[in-house]
Amino acid sequence: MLQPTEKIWYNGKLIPWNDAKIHVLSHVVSYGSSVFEGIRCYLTDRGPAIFRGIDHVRRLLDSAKIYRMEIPFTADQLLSAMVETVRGNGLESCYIRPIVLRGYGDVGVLPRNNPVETYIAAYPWGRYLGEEAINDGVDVCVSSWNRIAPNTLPALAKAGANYMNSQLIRMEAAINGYAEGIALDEAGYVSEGSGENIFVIRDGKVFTPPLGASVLPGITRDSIVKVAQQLQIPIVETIIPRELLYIADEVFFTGTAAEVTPIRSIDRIPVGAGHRGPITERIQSRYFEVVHGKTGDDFGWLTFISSVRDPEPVTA
Ligand code: PPE
Repeated sequence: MLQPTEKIWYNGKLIPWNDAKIHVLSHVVSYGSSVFEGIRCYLTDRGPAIFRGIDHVRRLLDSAKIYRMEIPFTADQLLSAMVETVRGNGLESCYIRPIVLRGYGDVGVLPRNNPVETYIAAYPWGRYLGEEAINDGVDVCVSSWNRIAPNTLPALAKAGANYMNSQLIRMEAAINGYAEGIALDEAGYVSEGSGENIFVIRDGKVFTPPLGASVLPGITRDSIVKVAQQLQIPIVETIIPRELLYIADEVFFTGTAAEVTPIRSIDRIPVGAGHRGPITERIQSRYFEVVHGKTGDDFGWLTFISSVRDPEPVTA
């Protein structure tokens, strides 16, 4: 269950959690017109730090641009707003959820007079696929639902509407006793999980589907590519046929929420030895070191809450 915190940032200032409400006839409710982000803030030796905040802000602005939504804040303002939200709630490690939506105004699909509203919430959020998932791995299926097809809903945008597809995948998996579903793209190649990117390992090489396979351009996906390169583990973006999943040595999911989650079986076929494999473990443990600031932030991915000053108060 969601753990409420005190304040939510709304269009430039912090408001009480319970006041962050919208009207049921807001455009977003009928038409799914929102773009959003999910970011983690981790506790490090130098206090809480937002992981890859500016990269998430950039993707938020990209998502909004695709949907012709004008966000009246700069990237720097949005990053400071995330810091303000974490600080204003006295949080250490937490999940940050910016949401930009089309609000109340016109009825009908064409959003002519619907304000674009920006919210940022922050709250504690534990392991996405269960406490044991990180070490033990999860049992997943290939979904009977495909991922959104090219030129239908844009997969590079992290838009609320895309998650209707994710819900179908995730609910079907849950009903059949799986932790998650892997969706194939329109052509039948491996795409991603309902809320995670996927990596497949065979013979010491790591593969992940390219952006053209209807995947979200995951920030964790990008982090893993860079971490693997640093560890000198060969990694390539390429289309992946479904059956490679069944004969892989190792498979894992990545995502802000899922972090690096090993997959131990797919459609009841054990992946490799049926538990987390050695390459996954190396990448995963380096990832956790990086997000917790144990590697000296050599990629410059951490925004330390304590090193950002509060914005100057706006005077009329
Ligand atoms: N694919 C999808 C469809 C997706 O939703 C996510 C994030 C990813 C890939 C990984 O992207 P990134 O977080 O930038 O590495 N899914 C979010 C959780 C969705 C949910 O609210 O549930 C997340 O991990 O924050």
